Amino acid sequence: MSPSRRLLLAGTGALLGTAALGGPGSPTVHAAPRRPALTNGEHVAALVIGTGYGGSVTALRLARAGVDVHLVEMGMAWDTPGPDGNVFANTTRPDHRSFWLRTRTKQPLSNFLGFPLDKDVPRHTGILDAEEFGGITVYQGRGVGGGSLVNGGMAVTPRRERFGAVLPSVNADEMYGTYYPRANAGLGVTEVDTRWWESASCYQYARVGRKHAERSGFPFVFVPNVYDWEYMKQELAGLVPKSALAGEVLYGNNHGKKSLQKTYLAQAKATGRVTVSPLHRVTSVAPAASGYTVVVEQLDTAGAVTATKSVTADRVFFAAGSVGTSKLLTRLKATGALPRLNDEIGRGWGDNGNVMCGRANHMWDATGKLQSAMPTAGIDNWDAGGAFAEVAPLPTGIETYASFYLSITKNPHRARFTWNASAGRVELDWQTAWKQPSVDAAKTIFDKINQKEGTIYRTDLFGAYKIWGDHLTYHPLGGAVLDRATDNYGRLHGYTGLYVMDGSLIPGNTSVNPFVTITALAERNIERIIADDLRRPG
Ligand code: FAE
Repeated sequence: MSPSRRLLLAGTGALLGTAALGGPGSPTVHAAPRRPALTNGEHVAALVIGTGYGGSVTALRLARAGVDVHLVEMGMAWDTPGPDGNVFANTTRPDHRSFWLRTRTKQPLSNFLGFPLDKDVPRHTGILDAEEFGGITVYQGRGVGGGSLVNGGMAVTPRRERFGAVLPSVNADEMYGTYYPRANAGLGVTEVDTRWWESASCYQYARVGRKHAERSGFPFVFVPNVYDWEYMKQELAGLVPKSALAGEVLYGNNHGKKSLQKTYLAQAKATGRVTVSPLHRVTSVAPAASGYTVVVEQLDTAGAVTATKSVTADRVFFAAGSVGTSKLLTRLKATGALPRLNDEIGRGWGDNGNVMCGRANHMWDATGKLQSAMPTAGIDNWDAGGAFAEVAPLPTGIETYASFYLSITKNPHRARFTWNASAGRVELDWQTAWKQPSVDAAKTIFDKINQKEGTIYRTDLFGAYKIWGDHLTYHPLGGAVLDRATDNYGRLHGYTGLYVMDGSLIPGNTSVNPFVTITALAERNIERIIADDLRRPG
């Protein structure tokens, strides 16, 4: 039986039902029984690799269409409190929960006042991976919920006139008419109450950022977020346990943030058709007599492999994130498991132009000792200078007189993943010097502000006497680009029943923070895949 025929039969009941493709708020059909983890030799209809934005959308929509889905996630479930009673560690006090299989932290802000901040931690399958390639460190979330567990929640839809440069092969009318609204609703995106914001002590840093931006003539824009603003108001009023106002973000939020665990994944599990296997890492996908054979390693919390399982799947959805999917596909093509993948695999990777910097303010421009870890605003100089700068918090708990920014810039460089056979690993050819266009773009904003305010750059945040955080990205994008490595809906060229659903589809830059675009694109693609590939017999 062909893969699509089997899947069609597996899902026939609900495919014919009316609720098959409801929006995120559609009624759910079943309660959510807890299903066992993946077992060796099992056959699954749809196997999804990774539980970030792409994977969560895929799971929900397939399940609502009546398809049984198995989500395979290399990170932990993050549903059990640690010895301190909290699931997640605080940003200012990293511990074993904080980093993915490291014995020393690698914090994005490595120094403060010239002193190194990193410290030894027990090796553990922690939540934030600082994955090091030759020229760049790529930060990624690890666990059920992917990047939604660790990110700042900034939920930004790109300006429509810029969309053509982001995803040139995608119909903008459909995205802005249907899929961006669907994604925003599914993610629980809302705007901050600006009246509250104007006087909230935890956003003094952002108001200082606005004053400086506007005095230099730059547009200052509020950006939506997935944080529960009513919860934050209660945090500030001292009525509930603090999360964003306790500086929680990088290693998870114990309260307030609507991560995917609370939105798409909760709805997906509630269908009763979705099983999640945490601490399971996919290492191989290859054609089988029917469908695909998928090899999966089960990990313990020290990162050791405790079992290797081989399962079959009618369809496999790669949603392991830009780096995870690109690494898997590059290796599987090069080592002969999936030789018919085309030469676009591994190409078109970019860092969304990320670059960080801090400015030292005058003593009369205090930024506040209490800073909400959830950013609310940015400085938009994209058209004139190629930079959109998020006014970011520096939640140290003390007054720093510092303004801190993460800029997203129009950086033209694109890197490529390749297989190094002698080293047995996938490498990325990004070079640190390629950040220079990003630094130049950010300087169009901050040189001007410094000149106007009579202020200087901080030199103590990224090392000794180093202004620019140019060694990292939070926003990896590309590596299996839409309409090149795949067709225009994420179907991998060369293999029926293999799909890419995550940030690797986007060619390197979204002009703003990326997760809303990743979610909206996944919504668009899975709708077409369900309609065309699952409803028609193969
Ligand atoms: P992602 O969310 O990374 O999910 C991939 C999942 O696959 C992960 O859970 C992996 O552990 C898992 N995985 C990887 N390999 C395997 C394998 N072989 N087997 C099984 N599982 C695997 O992918 N974006 C915004 O829009 N706004 C923000 O405010 C923002 N802040 C950020 C702050 C930080 C510190 C970081 C790190 C990122 C931030 N981002 C932000 C980026 C955003 O989280 C990221 O673009 C998305 O999470 C990417 O979504 P994907 O679905 O592509």
